[in-house]
Amino acid sequence: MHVIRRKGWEIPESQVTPEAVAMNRRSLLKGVGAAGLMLAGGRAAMANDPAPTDNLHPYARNAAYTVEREITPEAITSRYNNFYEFGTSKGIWGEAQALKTRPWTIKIDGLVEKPMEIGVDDLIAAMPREERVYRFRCVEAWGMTVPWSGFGMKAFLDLAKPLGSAKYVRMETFLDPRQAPGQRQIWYPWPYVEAVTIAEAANELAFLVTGIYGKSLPKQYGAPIRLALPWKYGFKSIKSIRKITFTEERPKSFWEQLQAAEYGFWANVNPEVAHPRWSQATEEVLGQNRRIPTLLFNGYGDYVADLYKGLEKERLWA
Ligand SMILES: Nc1nc2c(c(=O)[nH]1)N[C@H]1C(S)=C(S)[C@@H](COP(=O)(O)O)O[C@H]1N2
Ligand SMILES: [Mo]
Repeated sequence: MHVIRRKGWEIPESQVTPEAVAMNRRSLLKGVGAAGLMLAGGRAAMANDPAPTDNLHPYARNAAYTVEREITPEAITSRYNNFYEFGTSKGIWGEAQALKTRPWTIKIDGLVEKPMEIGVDDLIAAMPREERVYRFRCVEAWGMTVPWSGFGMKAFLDLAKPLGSAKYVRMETFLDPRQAPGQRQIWYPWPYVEAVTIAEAANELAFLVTGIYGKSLPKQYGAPIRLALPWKYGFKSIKSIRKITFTEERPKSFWEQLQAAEYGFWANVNPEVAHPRWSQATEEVLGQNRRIPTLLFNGYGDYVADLYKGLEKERLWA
């Protein structure tokens, strides 16, 4: 009989249904060891679908965004992912290779001057590309530091041209249960949805990610394009974006639909506000087996604290 002992930071985002609990246990039992077998079983090794923008990498590093922390090695972050579309364990990198990332278009609609659909490579080619080293803090109390390649969401807004009436940016992940076995678990509200205010999207830190470690984004990180919001808990950083919609009303996110009491809209990192089921005071440094104190806004308060002036009555922290 296997006894799986989870570390504190391995508590899944949500165990809202008995099914979710059972599934999670099963995938943990399969565990990392099974990933190698799966490869032997014929699933393509970590090879991305070739893209015309692959050779634009590496993007030049923007020295304005560096951090005091050591970059987490690729060998660690590429084998420890959260991508519920492919299963609830952290070992889904093998399963995620089934995701077909080209051709890939992004639909831009809602309150914009002109709704459009754009090929991801056309978008990448048109944007001001750069690399940024960001901290990343998951709500499960682990953190990593990674060099993301991409472009500021502000540049994207300039292209999309939202109307003055738009207050929120709603982002949606692909929906294809044939590719993503997790999406056959009908008790989750697929597709994955996340949203930010226009002001948050326009903040210089909000970053659309198309690569990591100086190359195109491997599938398990949310290829071909995902978000990075380094001052918010990781679940806000939606992966594999297919649709971006500008709205007047605040959209409900995937996690908010599942468990609003635990995963709110704002989800800013705050060491002093505990998750209902665990403390947020410290975080596990991924791959280092040690904990460090968590920082307010994950250390990005100078950039973002002003966004929340006057919103003190809102539940800003979880
Ligand atoms: N579509 C989608 N996006 C997602 C998730 C997911 O399950 N599906 N998980 C979120 C969570 S909880 C985290 S911590 C990060 C993990 O990103 P990483 O695997 O690149 O570390 O992705 C976020 N974006
Ligand atoms: Mo997370």
